[in-house]
Amino acid sequence: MSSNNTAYEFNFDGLVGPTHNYAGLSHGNVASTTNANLEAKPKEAALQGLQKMKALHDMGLKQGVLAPMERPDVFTLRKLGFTGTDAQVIIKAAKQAPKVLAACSSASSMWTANACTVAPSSDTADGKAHFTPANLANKFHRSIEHPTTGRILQAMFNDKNHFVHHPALPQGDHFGDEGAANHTRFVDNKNYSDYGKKGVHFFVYGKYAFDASKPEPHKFPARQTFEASQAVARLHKLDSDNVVYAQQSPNVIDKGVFHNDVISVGNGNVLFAHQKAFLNQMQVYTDLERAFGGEEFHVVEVGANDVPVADAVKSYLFNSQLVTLTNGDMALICPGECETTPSVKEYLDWLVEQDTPIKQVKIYDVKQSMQNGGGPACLRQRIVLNETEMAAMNQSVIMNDQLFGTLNTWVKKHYRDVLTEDDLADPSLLIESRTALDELTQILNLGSVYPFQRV
Ligand code: SUG
Repeated sequence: MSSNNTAYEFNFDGLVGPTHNYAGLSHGNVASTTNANLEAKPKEAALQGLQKMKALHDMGLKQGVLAPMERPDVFTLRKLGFTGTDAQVIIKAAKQAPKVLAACSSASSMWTANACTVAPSSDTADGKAHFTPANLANKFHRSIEHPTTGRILQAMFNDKNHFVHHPALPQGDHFGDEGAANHTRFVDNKNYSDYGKKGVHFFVYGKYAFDASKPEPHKFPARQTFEASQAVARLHKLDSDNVVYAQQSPNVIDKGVFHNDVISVGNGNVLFAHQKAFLNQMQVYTDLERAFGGEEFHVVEVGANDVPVADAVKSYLFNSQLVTLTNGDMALICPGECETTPSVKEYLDWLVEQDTPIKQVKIYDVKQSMQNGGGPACLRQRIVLNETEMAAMNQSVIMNDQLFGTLNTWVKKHYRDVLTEDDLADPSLLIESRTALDELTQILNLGSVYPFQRV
């Protein structure tokens, strides 16, 4: 039975792009720097991602797909002074600036938790769903994602009666915004179709941009600023009583927690967090409970004695997806590394025996993504939609058995088995990638979202 509050939380997973490789581009992301120059397996990576999407779809949850970027990005290389035909641009960049070519070739848009921040229509002053692509200002290879991300989101949610699309925040460190990786929406939900009440928006930032007296990390960058989080809350017309801000502990950023979703995850009325996640952690819990307004709110805190921060970073325990299943129980969708990290395995075995809302743990292999610092939760963007909005959106991006089959065939047809950083110098990779993406825009009914389709 539908009620006025019927709304579902979709997971829109990033389809891994054909240039997936390990280039060591993300200072502060331990896996990215450790695995630089590893041989990557683009086909396997994309198929692993599709398996996870299909598994959530098979659980009866709402699942969608977000298309990847056009890479290598010769348009950006041209802005950097490389000239000639597309092939010449790539060959010159490979010779003169191989790291710049690698940055312009990254498949990093697969981590769609960083694609944007979304506010559902139940929470906004104008009753529309709001989207702001993340500027990803802290990393050059990611800062070039937002224009295409914005076009893809508009092609998916293109009805102006329901959806509002903002441009990314201004570039530069002051308004560094990493999207939903640093944002969680809590809502008093009883089951998986009950996301439509007014929710609490939890924005986590790494530093203040306009106040140097405040604490910040020293070894690794804080990618998200308080001022960026505030700007997104303003743009989305959120009620300030329903917004909570918290600062990440600078110490954990310096241990490799480059996004909040590496140290905490929330869903419904549950926050699952490491004991060392936030500055003034007890105050954060109090603020969340207050904003939740007297409804039952659960904090499941993992102690540093049970799981040291280093093990949380290695296993990506908190980069699990916390989902409400069709029977109302919650499950953690964990990466395989949680099983092979002894402290985490022991903790999870213990957790499911306890009286908390988290009743199940399910393990998925997303190792190709994990080796670049992206777990199950990095690979998905959560978007809450009511039934009217579901009917108004682009239906071709919603996962079903047929789309799963089509995308598997598409990946197997177009993707390479292996890719190294040296292979990025091969201009035929651009042709392969564009051929694949041209077909994909037809499968997903996106229109001409890619720069090569718009010249
Ligand atoms: O931005 N890795 C990504 C991983 C993003 C993970 N997302 C979330 N935690 N939500 C990043 O650091 C590595 C690319 C390379 O080194 O080849 C990279 O971009």
